[in-house]
Amino acid sequence: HEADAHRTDLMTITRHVLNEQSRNPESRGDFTILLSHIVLGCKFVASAVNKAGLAKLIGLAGETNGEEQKKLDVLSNEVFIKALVSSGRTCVLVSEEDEEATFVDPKLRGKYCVCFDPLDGSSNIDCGVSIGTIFGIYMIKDKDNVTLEDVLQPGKNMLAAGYCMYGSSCTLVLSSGNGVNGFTLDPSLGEFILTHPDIKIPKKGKIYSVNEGNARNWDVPTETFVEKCKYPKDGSSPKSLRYIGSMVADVHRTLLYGGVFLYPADEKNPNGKLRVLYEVFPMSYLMEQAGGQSFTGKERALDLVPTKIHERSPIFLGSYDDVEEIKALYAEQA
Ligand code: AHM
Ligand code: MG
Repeated sequence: HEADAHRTDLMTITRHVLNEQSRNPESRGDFTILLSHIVLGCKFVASAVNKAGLAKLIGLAGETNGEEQKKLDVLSNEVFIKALVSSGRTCVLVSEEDEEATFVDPKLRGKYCVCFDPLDGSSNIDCGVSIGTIFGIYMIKDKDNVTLEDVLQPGKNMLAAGYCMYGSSCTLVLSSGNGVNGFTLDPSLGEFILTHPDIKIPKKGKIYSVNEGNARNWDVPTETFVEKCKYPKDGSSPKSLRYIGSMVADVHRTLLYGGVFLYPADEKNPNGKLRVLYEVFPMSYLMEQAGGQSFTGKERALDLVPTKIHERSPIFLGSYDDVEEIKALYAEQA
């Protein structure tokens, strides 16, 4: 009977968000509309990514009168910007693809700010490895006086965050401050259906995920931690190493199976590689909402106050106990 109910009583992402926001009737409609525009962008990218390999091979979309085919990341960015602006619910947009923030025309302005990476891990497209979209949502302070300060806020002020992974299936993971839920795109319906309700990350994990090729430039705490993963001194088994090189996929696995994902500082890149507003913050928000932690090497990641929209930060996130260990190593060094 229960299985039957699942098949006929479809919990779509829209229905889920409407339910969740019912405690907050004032913004219920607006947030749902905003999200449905983000979802539209994700569906577009999912479809474009699925066709990408084939298009290259047989020149599917190449029928554009000699005009060179737009790169998938550029195309995805355009789709997201247009969808977000036309939602009528946004005022400032920050995209990894655009050097400057987009200020929405006052006539179309709404109260949300969205920071996003439309297609992260794009070096993985040509070999068919999972890639993703990452987004974080803030609320503006004063609709008549919109400034960059509205997005240069600590991550803990975010209202919602999520990512969509374009992999063997298309999965959207979302939190609006009340736990984390995962939805899978049913291509025959064109709808995201709740498949991973109330995701909690295991308290401790058996996997670490890092680009170990950078090891010779790491700081001491990072080096010590990774050494402990491989040669634990407390009699426990070594951790496994998994690294896809696509943040959404690496973080998704970390969220479901536990463990840590790290992109530390190194001698050449004192702030690491990943961007605060649309990589570090949304993923940190999801980790905390799922019971894990996120740390920059100095502080709780969500306490960081960015001063530039494309600022970078080192990041250590994942299972509570594993991040606790990393925090202890940094405290020892200080
Ligand atoms: P991108 O924005 O240029 O795609 O780079 C971001 C990606 C992340 O998805 C991933 O975690 C990281 O870069 C991998 O970097 P590296 O190849 O240095 O390990
Ligand atoms: Mg990126």
